[in-house]
Order: sequence, then structure tokens, then C-alpha cells
Amino acid sequence: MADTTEKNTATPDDTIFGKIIRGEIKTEFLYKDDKCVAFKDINPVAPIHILIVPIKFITQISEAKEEDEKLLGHLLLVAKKVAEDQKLDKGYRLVINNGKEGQQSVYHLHIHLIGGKQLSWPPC
Ligand code: DGP
Repeated sequence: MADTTEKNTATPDDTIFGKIIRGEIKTEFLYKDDKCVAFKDINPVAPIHILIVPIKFITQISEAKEEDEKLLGHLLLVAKKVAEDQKLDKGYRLVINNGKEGQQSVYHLHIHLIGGKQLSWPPC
């Protein structure tokens, strides 16, 4: 039986997000520049759930390097801009899941932008 899990559809330096970034999987971008893209999460946990994904392949935040400092700052500013575009003026949450215990499922760094309703805390 065909296995369609992320593990088997991705090469070690690629994931489903690489395919989205390259346009191999048709996805509407809510934001795009030469460093990152933003698109809706396929499994939204709130009325607004958008992923901000760097074009550079970094597996996870714990693997980011000193040289990624500017890029990481850029991703946060893009997340802020997308939140403004979505009119999330009452608040929102930015989340980076990291590794197994962080419940990361796609190993291409991304920031979740979640909002559009009253969120609860703590998250676990
Ligand atoms: P994380 O668990 O932090 O690695 O989040 C990965 C998110 O990616 C998860 O919320 C679902 C989303 N996702 C997985 N595959 C696709 C896809 O093919 N398209 C879109 N738009 N989102 C996806």
C-alpha cells in the first residue's frame, strides 16, 4: 500500500513545504517575497491559521544558525504584517513547534499565525 506520510514523500533536504514553495503543489500565497511565503494551514485550529515559511531550507528552529539571524527577524515581521492584513487587531498567537516533543510534523521551519477567536492558555 502506498505510504503518503511526510517521511516518504520528502527527501532529506525537502518536505511538502518545499513542493509548495516551488509551485509543485498549487497553493495560494497570502504573502510572498524573496525570503519567505505565507499560506493557509491545511488543518486550521482557529478561524485564521496561516504558516509563514522561509524559502531557505532549515529543518527546525533548533537547527537555525547565527547566519539566519536576519531571516528569523524577517519571518517575525512578515508574520506581523500578515496578521495586520488579516485584521487581527484584537490579538493573535505565533507558534514554532520544534522536534518530536514540540509536536513538529513538517521538518521545514515555519511559524504558525493563529487567531480570529479568543485563544486559551496554557496550550498543553
Ligand atoms: P507542525 O506540526 O508545527 O510541523 O505544523 C505543520 C502544519 O503544516 C500542520 O498544522 C498542517 C500543515 N500542513 C501539512 N501539510 C500541508 C499541506 O500540504 N498544505 C498546507 N497548506 N498545510 C499543510
